[in-house]
Amino acid sequence: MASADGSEKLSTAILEAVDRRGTVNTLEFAAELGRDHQDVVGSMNSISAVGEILTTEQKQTNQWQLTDEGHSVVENGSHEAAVFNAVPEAGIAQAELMKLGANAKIGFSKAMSGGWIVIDKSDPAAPLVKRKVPTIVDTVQEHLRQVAADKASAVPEKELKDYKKRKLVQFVIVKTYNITKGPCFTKSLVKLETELLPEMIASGSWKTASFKPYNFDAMGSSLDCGHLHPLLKVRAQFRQIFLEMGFSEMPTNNYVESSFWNFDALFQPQQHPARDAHDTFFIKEPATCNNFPDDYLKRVHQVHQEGGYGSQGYGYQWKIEEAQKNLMRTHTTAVSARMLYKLAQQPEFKPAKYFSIDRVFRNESLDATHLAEFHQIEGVVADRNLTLGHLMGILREFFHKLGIRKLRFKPAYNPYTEPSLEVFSYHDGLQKWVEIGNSGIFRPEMLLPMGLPKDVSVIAWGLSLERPTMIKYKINNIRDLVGHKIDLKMVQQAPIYLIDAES
Ligand code: FB9
Repeated sequence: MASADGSEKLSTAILEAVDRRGTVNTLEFAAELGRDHQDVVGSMNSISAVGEILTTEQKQTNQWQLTDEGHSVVENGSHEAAVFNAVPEAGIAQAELMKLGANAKIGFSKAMSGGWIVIDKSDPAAPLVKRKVPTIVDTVQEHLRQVAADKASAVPEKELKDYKKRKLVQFVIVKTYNITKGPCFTKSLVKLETELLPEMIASGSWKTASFKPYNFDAMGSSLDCGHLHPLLKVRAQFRQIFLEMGFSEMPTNNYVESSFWNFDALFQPQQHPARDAHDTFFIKEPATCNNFPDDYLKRVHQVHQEGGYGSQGYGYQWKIEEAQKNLMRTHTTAVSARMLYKLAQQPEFKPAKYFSIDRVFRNESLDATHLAEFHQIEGVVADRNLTLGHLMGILREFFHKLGIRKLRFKPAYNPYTEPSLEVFSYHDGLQKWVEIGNSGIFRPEMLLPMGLPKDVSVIAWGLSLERPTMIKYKINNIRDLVGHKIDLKMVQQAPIYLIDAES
C-alpha cells in the first residue's frame, strides 16, 4: 500500500508505483492513497511537464460519488437515524419530530419502513411515535462511507439506486488516466525551477538547475476586473468608423434638453404629436428653460409662424412657453442643432463632420426590442451644395465599413429633413430586408434661421446602437441586453465582435 502526503511525495509515489506495477490507474491509486483524484492527476501532469517520463492514456470511468447531502450523512448519520435518536423513551408527537428540519419527513418514513419506530395509538387523542427496537445500525451511513472510499461496488445495487433517488449519491463520468513508463522514465525526479532568481545567478546554481519548460498553450490567468458591456464594445466600433471617416464627436452630456433645441430649432411644429406627453418625457423640475440666443429665438418664432427664407411656415401661433419646456431629449439631433447653430456663428463658414452616440428617451410602449430609451447613433455633414447623392454615397461608405454592402433607400418623412430616406439592408441571416436607419437633408427652415450661408446644406442620418448589438450578440430580448436582470456572465464573456467580420 503506497502512502504520500504533499505534492512532491505524491509524484514520487506515482513514479514508484509505475516502476513496480507497470500500469497505474489514477482513480484507483487515489483511492489507495486516500487522496483526491484531482491531486493525483495534477501530480501526473507536473511530472509530464518535465519531459516524456510518463505515458498517459485517458479513460472514461463511471463512478458513484457523494453529493453534498451524502457527505453530510457520512458526517452526521442518516436522516432516519436522526429521527430514531430524537424519539425519547416516553415517545413523542409526530409533529414534534417534524421540527427536526427539512429531512425529518424522509427520515420518519425510512425509520418507519425500517421497523425502527412505530406510532402508538393507545390514546387516540394523542398518538405517540415510539421506538420499536432498542438500538439501530445506520446502514445508510455505512454504505455512504464505502462510496466515499471508492468502494461503491460493496454496496448493493438496489440501495445505491435508492440513495441516488434520495440525492445522496450521483453516478458521474470521471476522466481517469492509465499511467505507464514513458521513453524517458526515471524515478529520480529533478526539481524543476519555475523562475530564475537573483540569488541563483549570484551563486551560479543556475548552471546546474533544471528549468520547467514554458507552456505557451497555458491560458492567461483570468483577470478579476471590470468588463465592457456589449453596447459599449459596439459603440467603440461605431466611434472608430466615424473617426476614420474624419468625423468629430459632439458633446452629448446633457440628457435634459429644452423643447426649443429638441423640436423648435428643427422646425418641428409645436402641435406635432411627437411633442405630446404620450411620446416625450417632460421634466417637472426644472420645468422650463429660458436661456436662448435672443435673435435666433426671434427667427425661429418667425419661421414657424409666418415662414420666410422662401417657406410659408406653419401659420400657427408659436408660443415661447412651449419652447421653454424641459424634456428628456428624444433624439441626439437636438445636439446636432446646437452644433450647427454654433458653426453658423463662426465668422467664416467651414465644412464640418460631426457624430454622436448617446442615450435618448421616448415615452413609447415597451416590447421585446424597445425600451423607453435607446442609444442613437447620428452622423452629420455640413458643406456647400451637398445633395441626396452625397447622402447616399456617405451612407454606402458608412455601412460598408460595417460589412453591409446591399443597401436600398426608401423615400420617407421627417419633420426636419426633406427629402428623407429610410435605409434598408438585406440581412442574409434573417433572409429579409431590414431597416437599418433613417436619413435626410435638413430643411432650410432649420438651417437658415441659424445663420448658415444659403448654399450650405447639411445631410444627416441616424440608427440605434441596440439593434446592431442585439443582432451581433444574438440577443432577442432587449431585457437580456440592458437592465437589472441581465446575466453579468454575458457581459464578462461577450467577445469583441468586429461587426464587418460577422455580417
Ligand atoms: O437602428 C436601426 N436598425 C438597425 C441598425 C443597424 C443594424 O445592424 C447593422 C449591422 C449593423 C440593424 C438594425 N433602426 C433605427 C431601424 C429600426 O430598428 C427601427 O425599428 C428602430 N429605430 C429607432 C427609433 O425607433 C423609435 C432605429 C432607431 C432610430 C431611428 C431613426 C433615427 C435614429 C435611430 C434617426 C435619424 C435621423 C434622421 C435624419 C437626420 C438625423 C437623424
